[in-house]
Amino acid sequence: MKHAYLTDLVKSVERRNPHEDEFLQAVREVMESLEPVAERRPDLIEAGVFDRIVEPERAISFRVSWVNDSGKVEVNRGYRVQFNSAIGPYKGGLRLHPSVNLSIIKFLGFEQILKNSLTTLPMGGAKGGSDFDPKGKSDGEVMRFCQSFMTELEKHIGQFTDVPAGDIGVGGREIGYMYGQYKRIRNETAGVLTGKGLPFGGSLVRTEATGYGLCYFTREMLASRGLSFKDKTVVISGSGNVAIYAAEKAAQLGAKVVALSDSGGYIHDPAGIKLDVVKQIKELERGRIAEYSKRVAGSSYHKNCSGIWTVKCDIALPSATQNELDLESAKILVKNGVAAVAEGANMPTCPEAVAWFLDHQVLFGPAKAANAGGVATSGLEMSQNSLRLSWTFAEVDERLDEIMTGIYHAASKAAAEYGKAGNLVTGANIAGFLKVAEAMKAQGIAY
Ligand code: NDP
Ligand code: 2IT
Repeated sequence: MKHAYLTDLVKSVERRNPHEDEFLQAVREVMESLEPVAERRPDLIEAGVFDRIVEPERAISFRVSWVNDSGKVEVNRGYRVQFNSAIGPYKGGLRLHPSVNLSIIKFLGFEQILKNSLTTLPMGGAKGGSDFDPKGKSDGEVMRFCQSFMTELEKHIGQFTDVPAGDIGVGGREIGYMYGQYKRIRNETAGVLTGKGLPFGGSLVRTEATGYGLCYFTREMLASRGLSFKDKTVVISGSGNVAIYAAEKAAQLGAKVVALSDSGGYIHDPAGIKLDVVKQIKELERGRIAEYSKRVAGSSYHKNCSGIWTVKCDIALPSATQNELDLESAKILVKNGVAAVAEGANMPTCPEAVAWFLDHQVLFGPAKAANAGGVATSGLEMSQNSLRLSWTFAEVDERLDEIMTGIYHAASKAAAEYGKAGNLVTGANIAGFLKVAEAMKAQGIAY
């Protein structure tokens, strides 16, 4: 970083948020990208926009106690970080994973501000979750946890205030239990969560949206070099919601997806992954991806999930979790001739690995832009709830495609305008930031 003001700002964020590694990583990346904006827009510095955007408007931490199947009381920690409401109600997912802490929720909430701005829909940025581990829990335990979690969260959210959704460990089942509890307490059927079931206000395509959107974005990125998914080999990490539907769309666009993973290891199927088998294992049985190799002849399972990046591919879509693709893996991918990398997960690529891809002319789609399809479709769910209408699958899918195509072009244009042509990391950060910054400036500061 060269810009003196932003350098000092990052130092101050480091001082004030010690031990928040993921949050600091996200802030450093964004502020580095915003250097050309800080140079051209002293008015935004004067309005304190850079200083204000790195501080959450509100961060809530709360106790979630519940009773397990053996009758024992369990205690988890819940969070909701309401980061920025300049352009709309707080919006962002809830993550249930034992690794969840304030740093992870703050990094996700901070990124969400710019991502949501890129969708062009009126949504502010937030994130929440808990260190509850859904793995190995019964349906009843998950339900009691979700009810207890919502008993506190309910006080802080609302359709015009804050609209949570899913993320790691939170899918249709969890949203259903949370929505039921919200409705019981508040006696209202507002569209206060997205990712709801189709019979009670959910939107078609929300389940598929992040993965499909990731492929629409990647399709545009590839087209900028005259390339496409057709006959390409694709590797996708993870085997959850994002990975499964990225695999489905990549195959529909003519590619062959040959590897998927979970935190235990990865599967390799040179003939192309059979998605019906994956869906059966992951969505219906809630099983492990290792099971695939037992059911599909010719496929293999390998322990160590980061080994997935040694599988030769043209397109890599990291879609599991943060910092899952390091420099060493980036070097292997480049050596194996990867043409494009796009992030389905949030911040899956370590900073040194991002730099390696950019330095080696690999097309690189950053998370804020590439995985915005999930929250964009959440925005469309909110619109449908307000209209008391539901759109068809084709209508929502078409809007999603338009939004993702628009995000690619907005990021690409901003990168060129600010002297970083082809750098979509910089372009996405600038394009997302400018709208929020104008809104923050226009709304003034409370003295
Ligand atoms: P799921 O819970 O459906 O799936 C998560 C997948 O990632 C699982 O295969 C899981 O494996 C794997 N995973 C989780 N933690 C780790 C880890 N520490 N190391 C290796 N693998 C891991 O979540 P989603 O698919 O919804 O989310 C995946 C990513 O996409 C996250 O980064 C999320 O923030 C991001 N995202 C999600 C959106 C959505 O709409 N759902 C929207 C935009 C981004 P295991 O079962 O072994 O834990
Ligand atoms: O990271 C993300 O964008 C999400 N988990 C989706 C958030 C949402 O509100 O749909």
